[in-house]
Amino acid sequence: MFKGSTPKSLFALGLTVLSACSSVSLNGLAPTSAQNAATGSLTMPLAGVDLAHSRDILLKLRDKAADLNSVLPENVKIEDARLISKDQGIYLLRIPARTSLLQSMSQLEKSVSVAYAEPNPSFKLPGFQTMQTASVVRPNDPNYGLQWNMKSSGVDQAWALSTGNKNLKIAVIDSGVDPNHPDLIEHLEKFEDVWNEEKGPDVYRNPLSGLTKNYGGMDGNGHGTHVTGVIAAQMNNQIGVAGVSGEGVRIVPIKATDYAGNTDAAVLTAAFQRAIDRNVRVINISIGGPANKSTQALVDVIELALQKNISIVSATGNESARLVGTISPITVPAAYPGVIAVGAHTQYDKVASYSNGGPEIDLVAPGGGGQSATAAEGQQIWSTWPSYPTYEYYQKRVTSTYYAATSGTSMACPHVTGVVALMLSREPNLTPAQIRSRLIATADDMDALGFDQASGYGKLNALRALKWTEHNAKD
Ligand SMILES: [Ca+2]
Ligand SMILES: [Ca+2]
Repeated sequence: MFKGSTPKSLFALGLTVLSACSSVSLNGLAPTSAQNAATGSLTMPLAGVDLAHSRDILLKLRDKAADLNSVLPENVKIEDARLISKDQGIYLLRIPARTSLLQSMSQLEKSVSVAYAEPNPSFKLPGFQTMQTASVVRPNDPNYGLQWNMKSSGVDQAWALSTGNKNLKIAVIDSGVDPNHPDLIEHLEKFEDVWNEEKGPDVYRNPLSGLTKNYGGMDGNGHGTHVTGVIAAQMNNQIGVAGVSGEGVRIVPIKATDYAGNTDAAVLTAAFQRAIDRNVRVINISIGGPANKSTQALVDVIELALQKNISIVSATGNESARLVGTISPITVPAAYPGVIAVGAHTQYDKVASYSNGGPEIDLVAPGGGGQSATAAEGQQIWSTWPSYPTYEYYQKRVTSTYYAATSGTSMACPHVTGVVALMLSREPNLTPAQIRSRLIATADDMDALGFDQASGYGKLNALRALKWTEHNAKD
């Protein structure tokens, strides 16, 4: 099952870079000022929305209990309506083909029953860099020796205080998870395939071979399995790697992208609602849309989660190239208020070259090196990978199974999520605001003195975050 290999050879293998596919953008389709004027209160940019083809409208009713059909204006044609957040009264409406999206939204917003009507922009898993094959079987998490990240963030010391709580539930909103992975299976709750519910089957079709592969109820990408392993790979089971809260935590996998990592605001809104319904205490979302995608539906459902005492941890994105001075803004939802925004640092305690920054960043955690020729950024992050071939195998013959190393803010984010789980294991009454305050107050300063827009308040220090129980500073 596990192919033998040695750590020394792992890094000699060729590195396959998963291209950082840019999300759908509005190049050449930016709304004109006349269009903006026509949409009244709709002043948000429409990045990520294909105006010519999109038929999706996110609509919130002022009275969430109202009957949708009886309150919609008669002059707006609606082909389909789905309730995606019952707690917030948010619907995904589909208008007929060849109907103006902007005009429909404008008419909906004129109704006194409608709080807002907005488009449904696309989101994507941050592009990330894979990946070397690892598959070493030795007793007691044999690949633990490769996990520099656990030492760098003080997690190995924090384990003296807690290795988790078996009743604590964490939602991972991502590309799904390998439901049968031997290093994860003990920690997995019922799989939520929100992608399938909202979009239909996640079927990969290889254009050359004609092969089709249905990734329903599993992870067709690998990203979600990797992220989940950083949090919850089983410790001390004599296989693979160890997760940050790897002895006691329950993961609710919420599949919210297709195999290629694509999704949109409606699916993510439904995913957050599902996490709320499943009574999780923490949500990990290593998914981003550009900073200007201020989708109110997503803001609303995130606010609701925070009100329900659920901490939200999100990645800042990987679009920067700091070596050439390019720093991209923090993606959504990491940039939203109350969300813990996590950037990436390297093995050498530097902000990773790809890590996005800005005023909303809270802290950095191990994300691994960018592995570019000019950046001596050190090793990547080892974690779990699907035991079966992902779509990349069929596209590019990337052959990793069971374990892989990769880098990104997506990998940094679940380190913080795992530490939040350890904090809640010891102090179950902590609120999201207290947790965020504690994390930033106990981080180790790096980069420029004090808060800076590259590393936030500094580097995750898991031991201090767990120990400093007397600290209850406000934001
Ligand atoms: Ca293990
Ligand atoms: Ca600093």
